[in-house]
Amino acid sequence: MGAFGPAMEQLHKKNYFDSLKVYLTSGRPFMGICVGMQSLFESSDEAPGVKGLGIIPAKVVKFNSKTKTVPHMGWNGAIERTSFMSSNQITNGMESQGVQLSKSHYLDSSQLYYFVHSYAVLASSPGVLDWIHSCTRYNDEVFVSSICKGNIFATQFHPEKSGPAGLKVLKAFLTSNPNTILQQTQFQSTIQQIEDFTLVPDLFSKRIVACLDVRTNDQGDLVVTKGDQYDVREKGNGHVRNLGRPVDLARRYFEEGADEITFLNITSFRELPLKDIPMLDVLKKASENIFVPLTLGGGIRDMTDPDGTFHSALEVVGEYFRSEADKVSIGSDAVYAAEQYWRNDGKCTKSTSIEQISEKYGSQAVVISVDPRRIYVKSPNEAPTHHVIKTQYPGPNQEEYCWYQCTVKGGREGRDLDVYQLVVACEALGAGEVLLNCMDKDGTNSGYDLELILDVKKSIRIPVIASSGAGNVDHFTQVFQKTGVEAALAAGIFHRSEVTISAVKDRLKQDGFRIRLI
Ligand code: 1PR
Repeated sequence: MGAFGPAMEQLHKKNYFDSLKVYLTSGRPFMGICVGMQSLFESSDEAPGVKGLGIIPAKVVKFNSKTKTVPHMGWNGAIERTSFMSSNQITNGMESQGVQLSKSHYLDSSQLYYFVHSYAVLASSPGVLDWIHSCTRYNDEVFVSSICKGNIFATQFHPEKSGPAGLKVLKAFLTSNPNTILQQTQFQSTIQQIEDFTLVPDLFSKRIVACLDVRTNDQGDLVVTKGDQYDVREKGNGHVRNLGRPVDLARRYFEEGADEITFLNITSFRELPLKDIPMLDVLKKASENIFVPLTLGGGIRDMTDPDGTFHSALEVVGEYFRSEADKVSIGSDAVYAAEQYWRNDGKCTKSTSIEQISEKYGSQAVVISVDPRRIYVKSPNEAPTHHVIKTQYPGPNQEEYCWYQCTVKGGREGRDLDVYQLVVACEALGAGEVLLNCMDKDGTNSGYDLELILDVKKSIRIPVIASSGAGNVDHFTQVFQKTGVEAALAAGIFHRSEVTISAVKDRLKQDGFRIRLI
């Protein structure tokens, strides 16, 4: 996990680079995942001038973000080479070589796997053809999603985060007989002229994300809670709502088919040193049994332990990544970073947590959590420095316009920054995804704020997760249809078992969306 440059740097620093090259050519089994696959190539556009292991004579390039959202983040197919050759070519190949054509036991073309990357090796790259094991289409581009030759197998996707289908890939590798792979490779190299990449279908799917707001309750237990409009205390007795234990609930959502799970730590744990923050334990325990991506938000910023030890935001996320978080989500600190960016005339300074984390771990690991609320105005002139939209849902005094104010500290403090300014700045600083909440809609079950979501979606190229307000299955169809977001998140309806994740997915499937079913 990580960006190409720092990954290669670590291999050199730890003296693995040369030993790894010797190992790779020794014939002993090797499996690489994500940047572990990319490092086998000569170089990557992600780190100009940095050399890869150079086992495969091809280059890793950036996806074309003019035609689609980048990073490529989510579930997609991995179509084995045998599936994108026309049948008479296959027959010819078989007849001329007398080789048994069989699908490998590694991948299953009917399953989807989890990808998260901005760089890839295009299937048409010279030099990679001999190595292609499977390809994946992302809109207009077909890239290599796994390679296999001799003792070497590697995937661009994350099998360890791809649910049961991914675990099968890992198991197949661990129990495989290297000779079987070799045979397949000999066959592959005899048919290298006949691939037709246009036959690779686009199976990129919409994601359903389950979100768990976690905090300590009045008894000091760590619980999943949920409020409306960010108030998590029960009316009347004022107790923090307790909807279950974080790891148990997350496990339930994994089993029900959630494509991703987000934990938002909404207690600051200011009195604890970094290493003792309970969310680290939650992540470690969750990842033992949950094999989809985990995002951790809340408290991603510079911090100081009670004994005065300072930790940069980069160190803080390092702890979370080592505890098995796949992405981190930044709320308040992203607002401050965006304010700094605009004060600096829209220039990057490399000083913000977003820049530092995305440089080290890759932008795909950095999510921005946005907590906006509507500010109604009678006309755009009332808010000349803000991005104002005309709304179909007028304000309390029949105002027909509004802008979305960014907040910090869990919605407790409003800032003079609008959501448009926030997301544009954060994308420029290197964020890889936006988790778009809406305080007015949170916990209301009245549907997503489609006006907000559409406006944000149009303003940036990185993926957007719609959040806040889901109340029934129709709301998911609506948000995907009307805004084109890549993912939709819900909390309350799942926690209260009002709607199941599989019901949402069945409905989306019926409505014609590509979706991962388990
Ligand atoms: O500022 O970087 O420490 O991050 C704090 C994080 O904690 C932010 O991501 C912020 O959204 C979150 N947060 C802080 N206070 C609350 C609160 O509720 N009092 N939760 C809070 C935000 C909103 C969503 C919710 C959706 C869907 N929760 O995550 O899950 O609105 O809800 P619904 O489907 O029930 O409508 P920092």
